[in-house]
Amino acid sequence: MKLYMHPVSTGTRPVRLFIAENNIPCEEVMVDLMTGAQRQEPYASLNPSKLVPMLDDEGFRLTESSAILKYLADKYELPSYPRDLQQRARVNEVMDWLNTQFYRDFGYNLVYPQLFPHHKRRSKEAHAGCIEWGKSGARRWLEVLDQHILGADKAWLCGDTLTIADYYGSGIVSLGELIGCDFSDYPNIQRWLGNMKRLRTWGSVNEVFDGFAAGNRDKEFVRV
Ligand SMILES: N[C@@H](CCC(=O)N[C@@H](CS)C(=O)NCC(=O)O)C(=O)O
Repeated sequence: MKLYMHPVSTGTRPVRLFIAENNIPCEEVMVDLMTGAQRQEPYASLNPSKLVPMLDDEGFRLTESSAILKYLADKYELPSYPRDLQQRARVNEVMDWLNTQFYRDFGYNLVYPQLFPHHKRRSKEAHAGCIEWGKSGARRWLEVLDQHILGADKAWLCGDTLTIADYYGSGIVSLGELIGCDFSDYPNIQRWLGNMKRLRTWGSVNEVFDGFAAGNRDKEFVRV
């Protein structure tokens, strides 16, 4: 099995963490997003979306980090993707919520436009408007995550056990660290992210990402 990946990518980090935590045998193939390798051969033909991550399990190619996590958890029969109908539905619900409501505003409207030239809007006014829109949307969803999905007692997003929703969500939420978000207004999110960061392999999996975040430390960003 091979994982085509980049260590800073938001979609890649949860998959790498899941593989590392569960000791899943998997070869990593680096697709260097910094040099545009995702748009060049041989990767471009393997994945027409030209994005990472992509899993290749003996010729079965699978994209979408959420789908990859579900596939791996099922393949290795791991409890982090429960078999119980309602527990599984809850995990799916939280993952879909993270991928649509939360990621759209937080990632695509707030964080990415401030970091990556190809996410910049065409005029100054449109760019500032996008970031303001992203900030207000992100604050709305962070409040839902903090107060309702997590609440005061929960260690994990779907209850008292770690699920693939936690892996998935931790990649998207920690993305805020690239623009200096510390989530101090959201104590339940801070507690949950702290639990994720105490996983055995978090530090090694996120080493390159942490270096990127440290390099941005003195820059000015609009934050939540
Ligand atoms: N929905 C996809 C998103 C994949 C994605 O956007 N990957 C980014 C890195 S996080 C990428 O490959 N970007 C390269 C590019 O935009 O050219 C997933 O969750 O796997």
